[in-house]
Amino acid sequence: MKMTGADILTSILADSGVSVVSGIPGHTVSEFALAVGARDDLKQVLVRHEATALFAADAYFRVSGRLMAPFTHAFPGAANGLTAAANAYADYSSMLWITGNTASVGIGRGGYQELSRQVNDDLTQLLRPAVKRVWQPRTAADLAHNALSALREATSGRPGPVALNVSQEIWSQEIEVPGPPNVPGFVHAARPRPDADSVDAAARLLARADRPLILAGNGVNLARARGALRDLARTHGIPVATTASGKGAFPEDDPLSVGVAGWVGTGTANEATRSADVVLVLGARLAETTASSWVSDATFGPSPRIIHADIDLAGVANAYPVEEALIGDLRSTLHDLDVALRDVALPDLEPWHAQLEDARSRWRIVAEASQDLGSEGAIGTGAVVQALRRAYPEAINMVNDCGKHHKWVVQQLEAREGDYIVSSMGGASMGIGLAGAIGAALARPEVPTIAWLGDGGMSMSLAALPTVVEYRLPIVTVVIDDAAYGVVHNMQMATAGRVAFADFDGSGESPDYRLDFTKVAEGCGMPARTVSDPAELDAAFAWASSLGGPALLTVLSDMGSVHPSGGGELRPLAENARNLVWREDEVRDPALAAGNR
Ligand SMILES: Cc1ncc(C[n+]2csc(CCOP(=O)(O)OP(=O)(O)O)c2C)c(N)n1
Ligand SMILES: [Mg+2]
Repeated sequence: MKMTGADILTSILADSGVSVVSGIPGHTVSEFALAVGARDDLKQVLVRHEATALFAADAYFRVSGRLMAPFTHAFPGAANGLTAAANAYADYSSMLWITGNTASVGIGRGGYQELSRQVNDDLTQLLRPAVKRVWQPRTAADLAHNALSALREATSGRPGPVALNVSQEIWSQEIEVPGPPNVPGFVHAARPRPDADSVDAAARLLARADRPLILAGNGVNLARARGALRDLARTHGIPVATTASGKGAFPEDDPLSVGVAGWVGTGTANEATRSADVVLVLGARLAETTASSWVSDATFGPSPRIIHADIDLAGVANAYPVEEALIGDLRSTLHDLDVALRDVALPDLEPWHAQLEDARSRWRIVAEASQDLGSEGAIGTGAVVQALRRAYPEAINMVNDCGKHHKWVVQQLEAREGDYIVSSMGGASMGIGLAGAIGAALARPEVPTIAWLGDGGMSMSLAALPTVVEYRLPIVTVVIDDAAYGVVHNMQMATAGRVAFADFDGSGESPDYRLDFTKVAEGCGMPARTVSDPAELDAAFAWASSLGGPALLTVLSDMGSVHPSGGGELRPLAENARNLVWREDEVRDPALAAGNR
């Protein structure tokens, strides 16, 4: 049979289970777009800015574990997607990104829209640091081989976005082949088990701990290991904290949950991470935001004892020394640990549970005191978060943008079973909130999706609004509007006592300027309301959720609304991390050390 490059790639996409393709064509990728359009097993989502497609693909993967395929045209289109790709890479999310490239004959010769300034085909160079791997097929046959490799790479080990940079002529190049590409023969998912001796040693360490704690990162979500985590924690009574991006990996209404640890964490979780005598870290890097800039006695004590489980050794012992490393798929790791722990008797954890219950009651008072309704035109964000959960008590997808509005969700929204709460903490790029919600809604349309943004992030995302309406996605967008890059405003006031480039007031020339998101949304065909009276919050959410389809709420918000401290910190200039790589002369606890092999 004969197949063109475009047939080859679309056939591989469909056979590998990719079902959504989204992007913006130009001449370098138009034949691919037409081939997608000719199939009814690939859903087409036409966006109005490339970043929308790539942010959507990122969130799509996080909530479903499946790959979406965004595509872009030549370097102007690809460059529009770069931020979102790099952002996904920073958080170990994944996608199969297809970039159309100038035809090979034009590369280095001034082909239309080519980029060859430093070396021929700089587009490939441009993509490199934003993705796990980029391929440049030279022929249609190469395209088949490279696409199969790319699919393997995208989800193996620590996931990451992969790119196929395809020269225009390949789409129409026709080759004679015996049959369609052999996807099942070439695309395999590996679920390696951790070393059995390490599992036993980890179980012994846990069994000797009086205050064991699990710290679950987003790796638990990516490994689809939430069920295994619930089983392990509940069977052995081990309390669970999560990182900000791991929020939702363990239900926060479970008595064993202490909430999110770290910079924007809860008082309970930070007390738990500080006081634990062994922390089982699952799929988390212990990066700066989780570890409070590695400042001693904020999130972790001076020398935390860590069992670190990750799919990749590169994710382990980046910041803190580790007593036992469990390298393997987290689902298998949790299962093996569960079995190993059944053979060793855990000490009585009652005093530890009681200590955490006490911390929980203290934290509850702090959190509730921060949930003030605010006043007309200056609504408290903590109250909005509580109203949101009242309106959506059941499972939701939620995609957060970046700013102070987001921190309230991380700290105070109670994540429940079945929620997917997407927080980008590695790249923390603004622009993911609404575009990511599109991906989440495409991946899990059966539950409502909330897009949670500030007015700054919403301004960056306006191009995504019509797409939500066109594809009738069940997304309720909430804009926390303080007429400023609020987190910048507050930071500058705290450090310099004045602001610059923070308030939307025309640098003082338009003190009353306010972008009307309700009118913008209505112009896109989306029902929208502005909430200025805090007493109307519940009614506004009820109205939005009753629509079932797209809706937007703009909440006129209090600039001074800042989440309370749970003991976490972010001190970017701190030297702390450098102090962690030296050995301590004295063994801290010989009894525990003896248990470690
Ligand atoms: C693409 C991008 N540009 C800049 C930043 C730095 N930054 C982080 S939060 C923020 C302000 C966010 O403002 P807004 O969306 O209104 O949220 P608020 O803090 O007011 O709640 C900025 C500029 C970023 N994270 N991402
Ligand atoms: Mg703002």
